[in-house]
Amino acid sequence: MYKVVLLRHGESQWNLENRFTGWTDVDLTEAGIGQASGAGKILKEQGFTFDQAYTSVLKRAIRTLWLALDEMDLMWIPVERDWRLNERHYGDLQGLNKAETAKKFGDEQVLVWRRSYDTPPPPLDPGDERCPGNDQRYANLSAEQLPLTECLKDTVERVMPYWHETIAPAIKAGKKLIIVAHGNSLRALVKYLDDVSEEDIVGLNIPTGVPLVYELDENLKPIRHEYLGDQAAIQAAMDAVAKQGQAKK
Ligand code: DG2
Repeated sequence: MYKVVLLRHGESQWNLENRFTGWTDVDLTEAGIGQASGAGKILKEQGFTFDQAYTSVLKRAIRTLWLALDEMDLMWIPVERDWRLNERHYGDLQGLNKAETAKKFGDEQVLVWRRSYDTPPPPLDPGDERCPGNDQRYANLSAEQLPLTECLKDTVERVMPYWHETIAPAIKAGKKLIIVAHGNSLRALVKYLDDVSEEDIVGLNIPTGVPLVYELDENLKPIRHEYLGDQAAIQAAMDAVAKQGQAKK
């Protein structure tokens, strides 16, 4: 039996401001820093240790990983950063307030943009300065790999090759891994691991800064999974994520 730990980064500045973030590289808030350290603390208390870490190329995830590893005295372990673990690209919605967007377009439309499997948000204009092609960190990506928007299906299509080619072989080699990523890149992974249907994935919300432990069998099929921490508080945090896309009453 194998174990792998998934962790959504701690609260970011745009999580706090309730803005669509996607590939925008925003940092953690003070609360997010506390969540990241708290994640490391509970992992340490529960006897977890890691040989290798994977994260995105976005600082909210990278810093969360640093803080959790620091808490565990594991800052020395190898870390691989890869754009395939980035958050889903939120297209032209990036920067907009989620509740205000719901007020303008309706809760239903925002739910489709946030949670439907195959309907992407409106794309960035190719001339928009926010296009990832303008960012040096993506200089090695081909034109087809650079998104102007993504639905969850698109995210699954870039996350899963990384899982199969890089992460799964490391797990099978016996390495103990932590993956620090984002709400939707982790939803993509959970959809695959638990074989969640396109309908049911709409209701799956991942809270910030809470370790999610998967126990996997020899074929890397999940046996069970659990969030570490106070289960009522975790449920409340998941419900709060779901409500972020609703217009304020
Ligand atoms: C959030 C997720 O990404 O937002 O891009 O706004 O995990 O990097 O904070 P993260 C964003 P929702 O899909 O939950 O609205």
